[in-house]
Amino acid sequence: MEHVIDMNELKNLKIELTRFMMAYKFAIDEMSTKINILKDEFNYIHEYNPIEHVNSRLKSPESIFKKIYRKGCDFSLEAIKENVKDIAGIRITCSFISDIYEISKMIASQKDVTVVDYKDYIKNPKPNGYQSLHLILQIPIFMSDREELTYIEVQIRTIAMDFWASLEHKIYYKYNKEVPHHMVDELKEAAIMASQLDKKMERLHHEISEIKQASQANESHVLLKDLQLDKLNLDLESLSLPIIERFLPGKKDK
Ligand code: 0O2
Repeated sequence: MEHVIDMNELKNLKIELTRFMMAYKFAIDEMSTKINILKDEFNYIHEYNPIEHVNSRLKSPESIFKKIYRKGCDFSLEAIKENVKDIAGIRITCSFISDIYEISKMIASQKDVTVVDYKDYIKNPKPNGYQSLHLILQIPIFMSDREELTYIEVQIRTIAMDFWASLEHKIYYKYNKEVPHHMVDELKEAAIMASQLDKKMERLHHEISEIKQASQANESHVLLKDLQLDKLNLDLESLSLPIIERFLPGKKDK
């Protein structure tokens, strides 16, 4: 029997699919705003920029269907939603490993964010050497007639991890997933080197921060010394300046 396409049914399906994908686009917009706010605030507090760049992508329908097929799920929108939690994806590239955990904590502690899954491929790299921190989050998206709890995957990694993953991805697809043995070994070696580089950069970063803090403390000490408050023989009790009490603890009692 010839299958007749009901144009109304087709139109409704198109609307439903568009709205389904729109929720993921809005999830990316919402998450990008959250990340930008954290980036600016972090920059203000720590006086450096922890986020090198942020990329986002919506998974292609082809890639969604491949995953559904691989997982053996049915093709309903509900099944897609529950089984493909990375339709919306954001990748944050950081300067240092400690920034990755700090940013992930800041994201996870937000009231409207639920962490559904947390995969730490930094502490436990994949056998091929892949490293990254993956968070599957659920965030509310407010549509005109409903609130849609939407999944979004956030991958957080360093520049070195990102460099490695981009090249590995290219090689993987170039060889159609049949990567020659020597390349697999070299990639593993490169992943170890990338991890060593990250650790060395982190140590240097700490050292520089400590030097900076020490010189700032020294500067304020010099400033106080220059004031020579002792020699001025001031009556600190009557002045009762809280700022002096803070800098000369115990002075008030003598
Ligand atoms: P794309 O192009 O990013 O969409 P699950 O989602 O839990 O059912 P999955 O997909 O194995 O299972 O989850 P996992 O391990 O958290 O990986 C998800 C994503 O991480 C991948 O998405 C890649 O982006 C990235 N990734 C994971 N392993 C590797 C790896 O070995 N090399 C590289 N370069 N990237 C990796 P997609 O859907 O595969 O691709």
